[in-house]
Amino acid sequence: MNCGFVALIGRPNVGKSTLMNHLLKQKISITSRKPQTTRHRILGINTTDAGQAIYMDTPGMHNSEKRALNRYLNRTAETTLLGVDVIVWLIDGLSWHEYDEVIFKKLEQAGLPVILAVNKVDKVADKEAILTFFNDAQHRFPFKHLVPISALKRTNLDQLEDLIMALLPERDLIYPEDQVTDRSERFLAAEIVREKLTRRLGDELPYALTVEIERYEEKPGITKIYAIIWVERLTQKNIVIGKDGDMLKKVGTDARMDIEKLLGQKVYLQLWVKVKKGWSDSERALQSLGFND
Ligand code: GDP
Ligand code: K
Ligand code: MG
Repeated sequence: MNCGFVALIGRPNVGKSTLMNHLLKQKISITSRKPQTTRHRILGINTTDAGQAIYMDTPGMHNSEKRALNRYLNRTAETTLLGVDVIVWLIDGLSWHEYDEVIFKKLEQAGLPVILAVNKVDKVADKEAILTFFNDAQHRFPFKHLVPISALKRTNLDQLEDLIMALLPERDLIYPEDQVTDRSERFLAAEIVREKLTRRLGDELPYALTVEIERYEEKPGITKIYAIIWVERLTQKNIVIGKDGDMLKKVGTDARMDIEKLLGQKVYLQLWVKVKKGWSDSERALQSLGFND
């Protein structure tokens, strides 16, 4: 069997998490229109007749190293390249960006097989332009394969999966066949709450917002989850709660329904909003909230 680790890399918002979910045919990693939605490295495991691909979704690489949270995100993205077997570099347009030069350097250093996947081709009208772009890409780096895909519309994903599997080394399966991720249901529940906040709040979303599961109780027929939403300022707390608690209620309902789908059973979800000053700027505060992997 072929089996190994596959890093999904690329700038924020190119569609890495969407691609992982659709390759797994199951939602593991949260997605939204906002950059920096993905904060944690998360494994998505796909076992087929051809073998086992272990995808690592990563926070996108960021130019700004100003804040502790950004430094953490960059470290996570870069250490992902250590110990993987194949790299899938996702881009979402037919042009290069300033920071891509850094990625080319890292790919050269890594010395691993790299697939360049151009995502969101559902938005590209001129298909000829894709070929022209691939020709240019091939001159810049010896990519193993160049694939146009749409993660959202699931275009060419089977082909991409076949190419990835074929590049993985022959070895015994690392994870049991039925395991889909390395993260606990508790972790995924916190992520789902953060996704719903991200989607509902849009531009109003406080940058430094995080979700902590305080209690997680598995009872017969129901799972009870008590979560704290941490923000930095009182004004942010008011935004998250909304007028008459409206926003928090909607987020709670959205999240509960998704968590019920994930767990396959009834969920009671209680959300609290609390203020912790300056947490994203302090390494220690980050660690106390579980950003330590
Ligand atoms: P990430 O930051 O790289 O993980 O990107 P996400 O997976 O969170 O996706 C960012 C945004 O791009 C979301 O709004 C997705 O719905 C959207 N998106 C992802 N893949 C596609 C695609 O193939 N086509 C289009 N049109 N949008 C996509
Ligand atoms: K995103
Ligand atoms: Mg993501």
